[in-house]
Amino acid sequence: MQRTRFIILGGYLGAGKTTLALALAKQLKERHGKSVAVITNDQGNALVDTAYMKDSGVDVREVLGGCFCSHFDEFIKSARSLVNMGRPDIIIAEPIGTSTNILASVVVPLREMYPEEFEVAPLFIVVDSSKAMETMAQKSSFGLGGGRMIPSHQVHEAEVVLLTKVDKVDGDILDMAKGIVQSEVPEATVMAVSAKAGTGLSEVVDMVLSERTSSKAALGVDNRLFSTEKATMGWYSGTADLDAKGKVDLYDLSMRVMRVVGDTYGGERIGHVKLVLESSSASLKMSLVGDSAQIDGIKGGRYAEGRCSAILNARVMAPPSDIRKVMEKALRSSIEETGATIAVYADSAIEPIPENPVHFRSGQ
Ligand SMILES: Nc1nc2c(ncn2[C@@H]2O[C@H](COP(=O)(O)OP(=O)(O)OP(=O)(O)O)[C@@H](O)[C@H]2O)c(=O)[nH]1
Ligand SMILES: [Mg+2]
Repeated sequence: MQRTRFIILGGYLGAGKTTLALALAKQLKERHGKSVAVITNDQGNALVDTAYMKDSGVDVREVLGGCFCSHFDEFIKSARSLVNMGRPDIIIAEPIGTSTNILASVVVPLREMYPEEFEVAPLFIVVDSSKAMETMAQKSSFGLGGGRMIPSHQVHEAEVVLLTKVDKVDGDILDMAKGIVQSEVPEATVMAVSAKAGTGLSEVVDMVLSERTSSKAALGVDNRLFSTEKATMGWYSGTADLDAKGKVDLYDLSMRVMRVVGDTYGGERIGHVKLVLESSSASLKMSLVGDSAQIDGIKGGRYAEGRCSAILNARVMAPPSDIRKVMEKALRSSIEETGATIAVYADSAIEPIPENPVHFRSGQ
């Protein structure tokens, strides 16, 4: 039986993993006739990324409640279920943006344990090219003030680094980003891409379709090093069913939500806040990464009528109880301001707990 090729697409919160996964899936299908399925991963129980993939017609499974590494069996089950249902040529798996030791606890076990079923491509790590300096700056996790070790650790695990969002930066910045990454991870292949503008996408597709497989030894960094940093990034997941009472402007509604969140926390504390609004005739997705809000997709126009649903996900540097209050208020008050009423509201906020990888290959 033909093995399914696995692409693991890691990278920090908001780096552009989901957007790139979707762009790759489209190009692989349209230009190469390849079918692609996706596995999403997060802590919460209602994922914007999953809704967005489904909306775009991609076959998707999700692993909830923690990283692929601590739910490894479920991760494999999801992959097998995709294979059984749709026989995709390629599965793209997107780990949580704060995942660490992806090589040690996902990629290497996958390539060692299931060689008959899965072919594992080199580990791809997505880096926002406008944030390369910040990503590679290795601050100590022991100091207070939110120093970050995780983004740089992720890049050190990479076999292929995808510097994305190149449409946002000029040539000098991109050259600098390439230089920093290449000097820190000399053995990695560094590629520049824009999922939005399509620049460099064909080269990434070629790499996806190549026969290159993952071969890098696990770094196996002690996960305790990252626990303080992980614990500072609270999680929120909320869903609301609303009745538009006439028409509701989805763009206006999402801007209101993001404005409240942005004004409350400021860009420094915001990892990624994302919102999907859907009705039978229209849908919209908006993202706030740091202080930059962007419409990621709009279908059927900006106005919705009748019943709508909202999914709000957030990773913010704040205690979960605080995040929950702010997010609920942001979503509820914004909905009410548009004249719509809320029929059902459910949410949860979680403080990340240390991961417990099922498999862990220590560095050699
Ligand atoms: N300009 C530009 N924006 C992009 C590009 N790729 C992604 N973005 C935007 O960056 C934001 C985050 O993108 P996502 O793809 O959701 O990022 P992610 O890495 O999946 O985020 P998490 O799953 O939360 O970790 C969205 O607003 C995207 O539209 C790109 O190539 N160019
Ligand atoms: Mg994503």
